[in-house]
Amino acid sequence: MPARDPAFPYRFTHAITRAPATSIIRGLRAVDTGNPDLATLRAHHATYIATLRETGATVIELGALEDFPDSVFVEDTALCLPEGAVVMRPGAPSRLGEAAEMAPHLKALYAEVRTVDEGHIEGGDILVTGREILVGRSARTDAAGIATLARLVADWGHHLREVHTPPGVLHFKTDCSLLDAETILSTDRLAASGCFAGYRVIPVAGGEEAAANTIRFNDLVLMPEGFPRTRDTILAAGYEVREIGNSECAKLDGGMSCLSLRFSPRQAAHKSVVPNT
Ligand code: CIR
Repeated sequence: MPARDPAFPYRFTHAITRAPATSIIRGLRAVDTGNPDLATLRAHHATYIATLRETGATVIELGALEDFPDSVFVEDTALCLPEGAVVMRPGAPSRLGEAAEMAPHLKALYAEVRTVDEGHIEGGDILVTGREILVGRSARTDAAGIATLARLVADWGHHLREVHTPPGVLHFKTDCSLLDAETILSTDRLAASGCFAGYRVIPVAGGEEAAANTIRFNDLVLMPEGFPRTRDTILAAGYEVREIGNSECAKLDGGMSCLSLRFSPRQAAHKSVVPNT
C-alpha cells in the first residue's frame, strides 16, 4: 500500500458539486422556518464554488436533479478517499436514489468505486481525520451501515471508529469540522461526549453552534457567514477564513460540508466523461 500524504483529509485536487434543483423547496428539514429563496441560494452556491476554485482545485459542477429535492447536498452520497470512493446508502428514503446518480461520476474519476449495500449511512456523519475515520450514529446512519463501511475500507488501510451524533442533531458533522489533520472545530455539546480525546479541539462560540459545519479545503477554511466570534477564534488559531452566505441552505439543515465531495483520486480511471446529470 503506497504511503498516504498526512494532509490527505484537507488537501484536494478536485471537488464535485450539484446545482440546486427548483424542487429544493420540498427539501427535508427538522423545523420549518420557510422555504429557501432560490436566487439567493444560487448566488451563495456560486460563491462557494468560486472559493473552492480559488485554491487551485478542479470543481466538477453537476446538473440539477429535480427528482431529488435535497440533491444539492452531494456530500451525503459518497465517501471519497485517496484509494477509492464508496457510494453511500442514505437513511432518508427520499435521498436513497441520489447515491446511484453520483456513482457514474465517481467511476469516471476513480479506478475503484465500492458501494454500501447493507444498512444506512450518509456522508454527513463521516469525519476523516489524519489518523482515523469517525462515523457518528444518527437518525440517518445505523450500526449496519457503519459496519459495512468499515469492511469496505479496511484493505485501503483505514480504521473506523463509531461515535454518536448528539440527539436532535442531523449529522455528526453538523456539529464539527476538521481544520487540519489533528485539529477539530466542535460544539461543546459534541466535544463533551469525549469523542475527540487526543485531538486539539477548537470550540465553537456559545450560541453559534451553526458555525460548526465548516470545511478546510486546501489553504482555506470555508465557514458560514454570521458567526463573528467563532470566525475570530479560527483566525486567531492561524487559519485563513472565507465566510460564505448560508442562510438558504440553513433552512434545510445544510452547511459548508454538505455542498461538495472533496477528493484527490490516487489512480484516475481515465474513462470518458459522463453527462453532467
Ligand atoms: C437533509 O435533511 O438530508 C438535507 N435537508 C440536509 C442535508 C445536509 N447534509 C449534510 O449535513 N451533510
